[in-house]
Amino acid sequence: MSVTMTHLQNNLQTAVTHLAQHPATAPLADRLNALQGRLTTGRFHLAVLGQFKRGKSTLLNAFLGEPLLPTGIVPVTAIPSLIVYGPTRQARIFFHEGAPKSVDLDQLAAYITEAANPHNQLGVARVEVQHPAPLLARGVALIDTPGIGSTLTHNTETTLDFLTEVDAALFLVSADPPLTAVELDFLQAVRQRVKRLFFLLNKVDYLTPDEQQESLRFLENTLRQQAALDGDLQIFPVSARLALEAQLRQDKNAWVDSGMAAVVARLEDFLQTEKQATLQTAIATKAGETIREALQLLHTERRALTMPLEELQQKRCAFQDALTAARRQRQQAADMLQGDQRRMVERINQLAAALRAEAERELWPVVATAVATTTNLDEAEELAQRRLADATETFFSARYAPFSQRLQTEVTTLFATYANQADALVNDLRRLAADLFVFEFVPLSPDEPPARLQTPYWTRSAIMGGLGLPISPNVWERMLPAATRKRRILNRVQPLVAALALRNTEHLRWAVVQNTQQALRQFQMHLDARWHETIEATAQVLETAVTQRQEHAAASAPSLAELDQFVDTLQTLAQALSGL
Ligand SMILES: Nc1nc2c(ncn2[C@@H]2O[C@H](COP(=O)(O)OP(=O)(O)OP(=O)(O)O)[C@@H](O)[C@H]2O)c(=O)[nH]1
Ligand SMILES: [Mg+2]
Repeated sequence: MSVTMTHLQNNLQTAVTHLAQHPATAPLADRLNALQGRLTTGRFHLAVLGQFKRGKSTLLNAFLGEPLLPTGIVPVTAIPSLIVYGPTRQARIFFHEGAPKSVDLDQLAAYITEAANPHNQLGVARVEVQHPAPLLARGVALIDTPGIGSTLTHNTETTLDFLTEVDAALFLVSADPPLTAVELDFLQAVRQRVKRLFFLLNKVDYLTPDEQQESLRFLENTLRQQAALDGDLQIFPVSARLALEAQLRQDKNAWVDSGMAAVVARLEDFLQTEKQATLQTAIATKAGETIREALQLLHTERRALTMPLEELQQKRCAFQDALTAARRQRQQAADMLQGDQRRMVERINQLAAALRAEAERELWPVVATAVATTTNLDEAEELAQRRLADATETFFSARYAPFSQRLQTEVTTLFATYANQADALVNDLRRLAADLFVFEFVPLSPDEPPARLQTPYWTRSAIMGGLGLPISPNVWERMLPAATRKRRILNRVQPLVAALALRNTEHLRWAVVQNTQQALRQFQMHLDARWHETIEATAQVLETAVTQRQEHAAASAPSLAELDQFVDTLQTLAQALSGL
C-alpha cells in the first residue's frame, strides 16, 4: 500500500472518530465513513471476461499460483468470484437471500460450478475469496466470471449483469477457434460498460511461432475492423496453463516464457499510474470539504455559546425565518423535479415509439426484397427470416448507444439545473449563518451529483427472442401460383417484423426508464443528505445552544475548551488532507 494511501486512510479514520463523538457533526461522520468505504472497497475490480472455455479460471489460478478455481473442458464457472487480498485463504458465499456463509476453499466448487450448482439452484449471488497473492495486495480484486456464449445462456446473463461492477477487464480469446461473432457481440456490450480493456490471446502453447503471429495479426485486424477499436492495440499472447505450471514449479524463466510476466508488469503499471491516483485525489478533496463543513458548524456553536443570550435568540429567529422560506423553496424544487421526471418518461416513450416505427419501415423492405427476388420459393420463407434477423441486429446495434447517450445528456443537464439551485440555496443559508455568527464564509464547491445512466446492452437473444416461426411449406401451398405463394409467405412474415420491432424497442425503453428513475432517486437522496448535513445541522446547533444557555446562565468553560481543541484537531486534519 502506498504512503499516501496509508496517510489518507489514517486521516479519514481519525476524522470519523472525532466527528462521530460530537452531536452536531455526527451526520458528517457518516459522509466520511462512506468515503472511507469507497477507498477500501473502492477496490479496483479487474475481471477476466470471455467466451466459455477460453481459459479464464486457469488464468486466474496462474495469477494466484495454485489451482484454486475449478477448471475443465465443459462449461464450469457459473457464479462470479471476487478474489481479494487477505492473509488467510478462505471464501465467503453470499446468497440472494439469507446470511452469507464462510467455507474452506476446497468447498468452493460446490457453489460456483455448473455441475455442482446447476442453474444456480443454491441461489448464490457471488463469492468472495481471500488470498495472499501479491497482486491483490495492491487493492485490486480479480474476478472470475462465467463464460458467455455457451448453451447455458443463464451464464451469459450472469456475466452481463455483473459488468456494471467491473472497472477494467482482461478480455480473453484464443486461436482455436478464432474470435467468433458471439465474442464480438459480447465485446460491444463490454465496451459500453468497461472503459479499460486488455486483450489476451490464450493457449498459445498450441501454436507454432508462425501460427501465433498469424493469430495475433488476425485478432488485431478483426478488432480494428469489426469492433472499431483504434489507437495502440496491444494484445498479450499467453499460455495460462504453462504459467500455472511455472508458478507451481517456481520456475521464473517458464513464467516469463508463458507471457504472464509481461501481463503482470502491464497491470502493475496500470494500477500504479491510473487507478490509485484518481481515486485518492477525489476522496481527499471530498474529505477536506466535509471537514471544513464541520468547522463551520463548530464556529457557529462556539459563537452561540459565548454571545449574550438575548442576541443569540434574535439571531436564531433570523436564521429560522430564512430557513422556513428555504424549506418551502426546496419542496417546490422537489415537486418540479417529479414533474420533470414524468415528462422525461413520456419523452422516452415517444422516442421509443418513433424508433419502433422506423424499425418497421426499415425492416419490411428487407423481407419484401428477399421474397421478391428469390428463385427458390421453397426456401423463400427461411431466407426472409434470416435476412430479417440480420437486419434487425444491424438496426438495433447501431441505435442502442446513441439512444441512451441522448438521454444521458438530457438527464445530466436536468440534474445540473437542480443541483445549481440547491447549491445556491444551501450557500445562501450558510452565508447567513456566517454573517450572523461572524466568521469567514467559504462557499461549498459546486456539487457533482450522481447522474450516470447505465447504457443498456443489447443481446442477440433480445433481438431474435425465439420469434422464428416453423417453416414447412405444405404440399397444398406448393401447387399454388408463384405470386400467390409469395403473398402468403409475406403475410406470414409480416407479424414477425412488427414483433421484432416491438420487442427490441420495448427492451430498450424499459431499461432506459428504469435507469432514469434510479438516477433520479439517487439524485434526490443526494440533495437531501447535503441539506441535512449542513443546513438542518446548523439549525440544530442553534436550538441546542439556546437550550443549554437557558439551563446554565453562561456556557461552561470546559465545554468551550473542548470545542477549541476539537477545532484545532480538525484544522490539522484539513491541512493534512489538502497536502495529499
Ligand atoms: N493448452 C492449454 N489449455 C488451456 C490453457 N488455459 C486453459 N486451458 C484449458 O482449457 C480448458 C478450459 O479452461 P477453464 O479455465 O476452465 O476455462 P474458462 O474460460 O474458465 O471456462 P468457463 O468457466 O466454463 O467459462 C481447461 O481444460 C484448461 O486446462 C492454455 O493456456 N493452454
Ligand atoms: Mg471458468
